[in-house]
Amino acid sequence: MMPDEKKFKIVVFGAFGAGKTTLIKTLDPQSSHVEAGCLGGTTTVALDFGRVLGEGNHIHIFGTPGQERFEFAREVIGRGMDGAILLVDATSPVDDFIRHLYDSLTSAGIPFVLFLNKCDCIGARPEVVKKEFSTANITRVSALDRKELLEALWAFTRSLPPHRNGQAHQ
Ligand SMILES: Nc1nc2c(ncn2[C@@H]2O[C@H](COP(=O)(O)OP(=O)(O)O)[C@@H](O)[C@H]2O)c(=O)[nH]1
Ligand SMILES: [Mg+2]
Repeated sequence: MMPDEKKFKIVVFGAFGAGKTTLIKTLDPQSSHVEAGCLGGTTTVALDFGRVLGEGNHIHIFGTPGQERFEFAREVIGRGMDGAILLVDATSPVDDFIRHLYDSLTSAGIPFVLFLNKCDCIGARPEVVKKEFSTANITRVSALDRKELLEALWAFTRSLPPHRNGQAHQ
């Protein structure tokens, strides 16, 4: 890492199927995707980690599990984050879980951007989601479109104070 490079920890939140793994894979084709099976159950908890370099920034990007009951895992992964991406599938209606994630980030004072995903899909209704979160910083994306994602990511990180070891949000 170059001495004048800025470092950021960014965590992606969103429901199961919103496109978190796809987004991290598109941003970093070498990203890691780990799935852990739950004892005695059929569910898997997925974790993603990738790195993105550019514009003098060094971004560490983490995905969180999208199932409601993994609140604790989200809390642990989110520790020390500089900013967050709330990824919302624009082809599905907004539900209570998405509202919960939105409210949690807002009340914790975490700077975040709402990415409206799957805008390349027929049936995407970004304007409907936008109405629900009229106060948020919102960008339309497709997790399959690297150029679009990078532009949105740089725009967001430009608005963030850089990460300082040991002094980030807890
Ligand atoms: N067309 C389209 N499909 C997407 C997009 N983002 C994710 N998907 C698809 O949606 C499904 C769920 O995505 P995934 O990344 O696994 O969601 P996660 O559960 O949030 O990690 C996969 O089949 C992806 O290929 C997108 O922007 N456009
Ligand atoms: Mg996933």
